Amino acid sequence: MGRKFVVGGNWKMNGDKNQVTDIVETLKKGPLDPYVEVVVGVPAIYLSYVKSIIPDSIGVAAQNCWKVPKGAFTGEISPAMIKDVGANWVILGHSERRTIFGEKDELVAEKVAHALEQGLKVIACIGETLEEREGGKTEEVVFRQTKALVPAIGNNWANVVIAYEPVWAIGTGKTASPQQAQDVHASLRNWLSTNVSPDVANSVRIQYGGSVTAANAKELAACPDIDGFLVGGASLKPEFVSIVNATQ
Ligand code: G2H
Repeated sequence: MGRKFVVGGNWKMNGDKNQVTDIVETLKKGPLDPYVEVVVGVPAIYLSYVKSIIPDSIGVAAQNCWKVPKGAFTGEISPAMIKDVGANWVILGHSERRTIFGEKDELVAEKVAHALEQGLKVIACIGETLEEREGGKTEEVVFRQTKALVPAIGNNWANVVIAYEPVWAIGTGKTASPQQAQDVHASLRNWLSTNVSPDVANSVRIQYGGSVTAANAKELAACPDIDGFLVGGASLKPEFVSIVNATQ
């Protein structure tokens, strides 16, 4: 069976109640390709509200969570809480979490393990910095980040989407070329085949993220190993609908 295209909108720390209402209205109007899975990554404070107004066909994700169910962790939210308000996904290991908030591979893996245990689906983000790319370390970095996730995921790969987001392409307007993105996705799938299993390598969906827009989505979507997008800035705009429909 082919991999179902999956497009995530990562709203990051943007929007207010009016704006998130408008975005949901735009998504309801669509029309969205029914063969594409759509997930929106919502600021924690609006999860409950968005869940109450969005159609069930669109997944709702938190953008982060902590690694235990509850306790004295001021400011954090748990997968149990995310589920309690009806959301079913969480984005983990985004490069902004890694670079701004100092999250290391090990912590990201612990969060992934706990989120999966609690029954959430996970978009797990990986990607190299500009310095790493220019130093010829792209594969080394994305393989290392993925390797840390393998024991955390165990046999739960069906509930995981990997988002490859080269850090140099995030919010910068510099998109990886379709060839650059395809090359990393293909070598990651090859690594998964050797280090996890050929089945997982064939079935896991790998999104591309980093300055995806309606203007570049079609060409990226045509690459055989690109199974969707994680979209930041453009997910706040009506063009997100065209990005969802990029395989049409
Ligand atoms: C990468 C992406 C969404 P943008 O962070 O995860 O953001 O599309 O704004 O580069």
